Amino acid sequence: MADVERTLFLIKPDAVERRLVGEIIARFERRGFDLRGLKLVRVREQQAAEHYVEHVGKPFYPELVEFITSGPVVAMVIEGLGAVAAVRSMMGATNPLDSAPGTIRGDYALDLGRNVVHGSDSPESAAREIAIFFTDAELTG
Ligand code: D4T
Repeated sequence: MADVERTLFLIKPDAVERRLVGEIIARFERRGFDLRGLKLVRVREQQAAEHYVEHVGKPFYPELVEFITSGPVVAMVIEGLGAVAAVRSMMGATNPLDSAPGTIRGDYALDLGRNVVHGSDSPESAAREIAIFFTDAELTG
C-alpha cells in the first residue's frame, strides 16, 4: 500500500492567464486528493531561484525564471495516497508534445517552455519545495 504523501503543485502563469485554474484543480479533487494549502502568488526571483536550483547554469534557466515570475501562479499542497507519483502521472510528460492525451499537459499544452503545471518529482523534493511556498501555519490537516 502506498504512503499518504504531500506534493507541491504549481499552476503556472500561462494556465492562470488562460483561466484553466478551476479545471485543473477539479481533476485532483475528483481523483480523491485533499488540498492542504492553496494560494495565488506572484513568485519572487529569490523563490524561483530556490525552486529551480537544479537547473542553474542550463541554457533554458533564464527563460524558466522569467516565465515563472511573469504573472500570478497558483501554489498548492496536494495530499493523498502516492500523491507525488500520481500527480506527476496526471500532469503528463515534461515536454507537452510527448504528453499523453488525458493528462493535463496532453490536454492543454504544446510548448515545453509554457507547460502549464509543475509537480514535485520525489517526496524529498516535495518537502523542499513546499517550504519555499508555504509556512507550516498555512497548511491544514
Ligand atoms: P516542472 O519543474 O516545470 O514541473 O517540470 P518537470 O519537473 O516536469 O521538468 P524539469 O524539472 O526537467 O524542467 C523544469 C522546467 O524547465 C522547462 N524546460 C525543461 C525547458 O524550458 N527546456 C528544457 O530543455 C527542459 C528540459 C520545462 C520545465
